[in-house]
Amino acid sequence: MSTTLEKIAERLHAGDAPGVTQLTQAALDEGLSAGEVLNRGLMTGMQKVGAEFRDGILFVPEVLVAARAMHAGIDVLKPLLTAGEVASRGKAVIGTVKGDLHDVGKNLVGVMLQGGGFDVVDLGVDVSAQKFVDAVKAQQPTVVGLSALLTTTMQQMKGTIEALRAAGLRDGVKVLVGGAPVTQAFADEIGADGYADDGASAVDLASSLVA
Ligand code: B1M
Repeated sequence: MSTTLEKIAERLHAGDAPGVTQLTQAALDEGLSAGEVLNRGLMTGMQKVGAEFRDGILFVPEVLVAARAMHAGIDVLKPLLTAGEVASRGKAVIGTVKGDLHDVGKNLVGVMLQGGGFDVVDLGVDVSAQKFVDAVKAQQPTVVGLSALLTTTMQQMKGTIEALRAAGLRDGVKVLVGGAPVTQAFADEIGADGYADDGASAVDLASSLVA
């Protein structure tokens, strides 16, 4: 008989958002932590979707509904991931870079940053360098978080950092980058202040950068 976590992964893979909502709540009611449900249920399901997408077994429509189901699960976990008495750490402007429509990881990082004490301004997906510059001028954040999921769009991170520099804003913010194809070496190469490979490390890193 499969466990609730296995059922969450299976329902996410099937793109069943109501099922994922119900099972995510059931897993919490069983006493599992939000982190366990996220990493061993939702993420496991999405990893299988990613592998089958890569191998041509699943296609964009199925992957889209799986992403919606992932968002449904994250919505249930959100109050727990953002709970707690944490000192305010300033503002973080986040977004997925231009040309890139992936938002599940960026949204998760946003939720975790919020839980870590940051006031998060989410610019959404397909965000141009100019839009980041305008947001930094308007919002005056301490951290700018750039997300990219495609090898073709990660270069936009470099352009965004250059645009911040050209606008005279680079020294006033810490730029944090992340997303599946991004590495520490790439972050160093483009002059970012830091790289994180998941939401929890993004919070640790952002907090240490503004300390
Ligand atoms: Co796309 N896609 N996709 N896709 N998709 C990937 C990324 C891919 C790896 C799939 C594959 O081939 N296995 C592949 C990229 C290959 C490459 O570039 N090397 C790919 C491709 C090719 C494409 C299209 C080009 C497909 C096509 O149209 N032919 C197309 C591009 C569209 C575009 O953006 N212009 C496309 C489209 C889509 C959908 C729209 C169908 C959908 C996105 C829906 C949505 O986001 N609302 C989608 C999805 C869902 C995926 C996969 C399956 C899952 C991504 C995801 O949500 N993961 C993905 C396969 C994979 O990643 N294994 C794939 C769950 C999420 C929690 O993890 O986003 O990695 P992730 O975020 C993590 C970390 O990366 C990190 O923390 C998060 C939490 O742990 N992180 C940060 C992320 N941002 C961060 C920022 C930080 C710090 C950490 O600091 C600021």
